[in-house]
Amino acid sequence: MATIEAKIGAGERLSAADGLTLLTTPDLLRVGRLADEARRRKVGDDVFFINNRHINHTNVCKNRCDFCAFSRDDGEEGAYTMSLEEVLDRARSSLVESITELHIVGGEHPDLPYSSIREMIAELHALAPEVHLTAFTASEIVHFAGQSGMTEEEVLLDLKAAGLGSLPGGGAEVFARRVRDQVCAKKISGEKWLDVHKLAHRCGLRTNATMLYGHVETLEERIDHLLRLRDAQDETGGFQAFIPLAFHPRNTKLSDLAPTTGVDDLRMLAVARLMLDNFDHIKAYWVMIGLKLAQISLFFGVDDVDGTIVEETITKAAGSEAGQAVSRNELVRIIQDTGRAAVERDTLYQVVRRYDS
Ligand code: V47
Repeated sequence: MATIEAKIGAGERLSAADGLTLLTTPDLLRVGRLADEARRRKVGDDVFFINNRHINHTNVCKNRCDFCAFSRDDGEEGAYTMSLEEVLDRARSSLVESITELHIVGGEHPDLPYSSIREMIAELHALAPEVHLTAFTASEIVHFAGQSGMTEEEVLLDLKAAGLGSLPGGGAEVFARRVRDQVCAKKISGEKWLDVHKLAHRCGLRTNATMLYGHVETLEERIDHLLRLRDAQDETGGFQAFIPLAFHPRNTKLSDLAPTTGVDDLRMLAVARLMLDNFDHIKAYWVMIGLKLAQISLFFGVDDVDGTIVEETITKAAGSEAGQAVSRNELVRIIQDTGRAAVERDTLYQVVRRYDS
């Protein structure tokens, strides 16, 4: 740890071995303090949140990943696909709350034509051009390319022309082939996920990155994931935020696994801040770790607590008890209680409103 502290002090990059030390040292608070300092140097004392809504337009998915409690086969009990009108109704009902972002991801429906996906984006954009549409994982983009006969670049540019603003960070899971073979064998490879994000960056779309941790991956594989993201960010600079996603085992094929602990969650956020020295934002997704732990994580390298959300079905299906919605006032209150400034941002981290305590 002393060597790592010296390296950080000298502005040197941390190695894979350093990452493993940070993930295993019993001194969690020391890791947290280093991450807190790194956060202050990188982004200052503002804590960001966004007023957003999630729409998961279909849960029908050809991949059926072992960690996912949300997906269904077409025709199976519980399977759903929203009509365009349903999606637009949900968007309309959230506009009265003056949201700035719609976050749209869904299953990879084998029979939903790409034209209906494009139409959904175009209609949402026509309905509320001021609302940023962050939509579709890299895996969905590859799926749309397969369905439409277009290249992934053509799909990205076509969706951008229809109103797509950015890509969220989902679908990354853990990049290592060993892990993917075990838990999401049908999903695109880690290399492909990275390629699609770098392509999106070159098409002028910013993106986020995630890692689903706390299932079958080793600590070495977590660090490998972070280093591959750091390399990709060196190449393009197009990632905005990294969001570690804590695995929720209930109702999944991995339901015999124990959920992550608070120590693991805080440590993962702090280590991400220290290893991903070229990412500005480390986000605690409160839906997965709970609002109270998300608040404490603000002392462990985090500068963003995501958003108001309202309805999120992926984590709910896997047994999350964190709740589905939080008001703007509640987010401001938990942030201000840490002594930091609460800043409502838009998707691209432009300030919407600054709340003085
Ligand atoms: O891609 C699936 C993960 C992701 C489970 O970019 C699970 O700002 C835990 O990507 N337990 C969707 N996680 C969520 C996501 C996201 C969330 C918030 C913000 C952003 C952003 C992205 O959730 C999926 C998958 O990796 N997931 N099942 C589960 N049982």
